Amino acid sequence: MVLKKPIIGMLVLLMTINWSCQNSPKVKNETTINYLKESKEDFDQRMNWWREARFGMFIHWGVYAVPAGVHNGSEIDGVGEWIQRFAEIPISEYEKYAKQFNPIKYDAEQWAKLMKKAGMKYVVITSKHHDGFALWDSNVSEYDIVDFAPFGKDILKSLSLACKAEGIKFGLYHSIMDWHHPQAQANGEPKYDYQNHPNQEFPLFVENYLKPQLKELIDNYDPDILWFDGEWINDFTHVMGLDLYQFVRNLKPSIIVNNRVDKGRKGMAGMNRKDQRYAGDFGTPEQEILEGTTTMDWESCMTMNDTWGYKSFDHNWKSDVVLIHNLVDITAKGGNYLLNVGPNSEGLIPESSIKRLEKMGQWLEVNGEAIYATQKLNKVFKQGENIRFTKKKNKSNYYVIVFEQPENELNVHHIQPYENSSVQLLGYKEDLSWTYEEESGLKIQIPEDIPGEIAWTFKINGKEI
Ligand code: FHN
Repeated sequence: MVLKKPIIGMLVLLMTINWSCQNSPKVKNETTINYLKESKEDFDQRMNWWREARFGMFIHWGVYAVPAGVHNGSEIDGVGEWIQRFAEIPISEYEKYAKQFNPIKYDAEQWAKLMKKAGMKYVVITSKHHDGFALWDSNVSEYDIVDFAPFGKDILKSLSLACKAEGIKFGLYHSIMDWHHPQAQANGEPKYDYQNHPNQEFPLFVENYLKPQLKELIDNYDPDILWFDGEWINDFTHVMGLDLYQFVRNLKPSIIVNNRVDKGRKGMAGMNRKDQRYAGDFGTPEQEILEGTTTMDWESCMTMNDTWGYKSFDHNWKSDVVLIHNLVDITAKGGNYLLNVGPNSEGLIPESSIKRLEKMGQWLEVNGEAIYATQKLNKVFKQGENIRFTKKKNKSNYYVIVFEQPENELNVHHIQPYENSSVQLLGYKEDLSWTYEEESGLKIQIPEDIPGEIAWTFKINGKEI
C-alpha cells in the first residue's frame, strides 16, 4: 500500500509528539483535573478579582528597546517590538542588540508605585516576546537577561516582588511564536515560510522548551495571569492550545489565562469564533473596544502611542481625555482596560506615559468607585454618545458618567432613584436636587460651581428601568 505524503507526514508528527512526550525529560502534563470542565461557580470565583480590577498596565519591554525602531540608520515602520522581522535582521545580528541590553536605570519599585498612582490593579509584562529573549534567569535557555545580556539581573523577580509589596496583581505575557528557537519557526530566519511548511519539530519545542519555561515562570514568579500571544502560527494547533491551558492551570489552578492560549481568537477583534469550544478565560480585543456588551469576559489592550515596544520617534500619544473616556466606555460594556507602556533601553518609562497615567490616577481618585467592582447594566450601557452607565456589584448604586461638562440640568433616562434617596456628583460636597417623572425621566439640577474635568460621575441609589 502506497502511503500518500500527508499521511506519512501525520504519522511522523504523531510519532514525534508521542516520542517527545515519552522523552521530554523536563515536565509531564499529569493533568488530574479537566479545567475545561470548570463549573460556572468556580469560574466566577476565580475571575472575581480580575473583573473587579478593571484597569491594568501592559508592559512591552525587551531587546527591541535597544534599536528603538532604528536599524542601520533607518527608521523602521511598524511596531517597535517587531523590528527583527520588519527590518529582516538575521538572528546573529539581532543578538548583538541583546548583548547591549543593559537597563541600569530600571527601578521595579518605582514602576509598581506608578501603577498604584495610576489606579491600575494589575500588570502584564512580556516575559518573552516573539524574539525569544527571556526577561528572567531561565534555566532552560541562555538567551536571557542574566546569561546573555550585560544587565545580569532578573527583571521579573524584582518586579513580581515590588508588585506584591504594592498589592498589584502580577501577570506575564508569553509568546508562543519564537523567532530565536530553531525548532519553533524552523531556522527562525525572518524569511522562513512557516505559513506553508508547518515545522515538524514544533511539538518538540512545545514539550521541551515552551512548557519548561512556563513551568519555571509559574514556579518562580507566581503570576496571577498568563497572557499568551503569537498563537496564530500554523505550527500551533487547537489540540496544543487545549493541552497548554490544562498544563498551566495544572501548575497553578487559580491562574487566569487569556484566549490566545488556543486558536479561538477571531483576529484583532479578539473574541472567540463560535464554531467550537476554545480554551481561555477572556477575550482580547486589541487596539479596539467592543461596540456593545457580551457574555464573555473581555479585556481591551491598547497602546498609548502607536507602538507596544519603545520607539524613539513615536510621539503620537493619545490624550488623557481619550484614555479616561476609553476606560469608562470599556467598563460600561463590562470589560477591562490593559493600557501599554514601552520602557526604553535604560529601563525608563517615557515621561509622556507617566504624565497620562498620573492624570488617570487623579481622575480615579475621585471617580474610581464608578469603575472598580462595578458591572454593566442589564439593558443599556450608554445614553446618546456622551453618557455611560455602570452599577456597583450587588448594590443599588448606579453611576451616570458624563463626557461633557453638564450645565443647568442633566436629563437621565433608564434609572429611577428610590424615593427620598440622594443624587450626588462624585467629588462635590453637597447632594444635588432632582425630580423624576415617568415620562421625562430623571432631571438633576447642576450647580454652577461643580468641580472636575474630563468626565463627571453622578451617583444614584435606585433601579434600572
Ligand atoms: O504581535 C503582537 C504584538 O507585538 C503585540 O504584542 C500585540 C499586543 O497584544 N499582540 C500581537 C499582535 O496582535
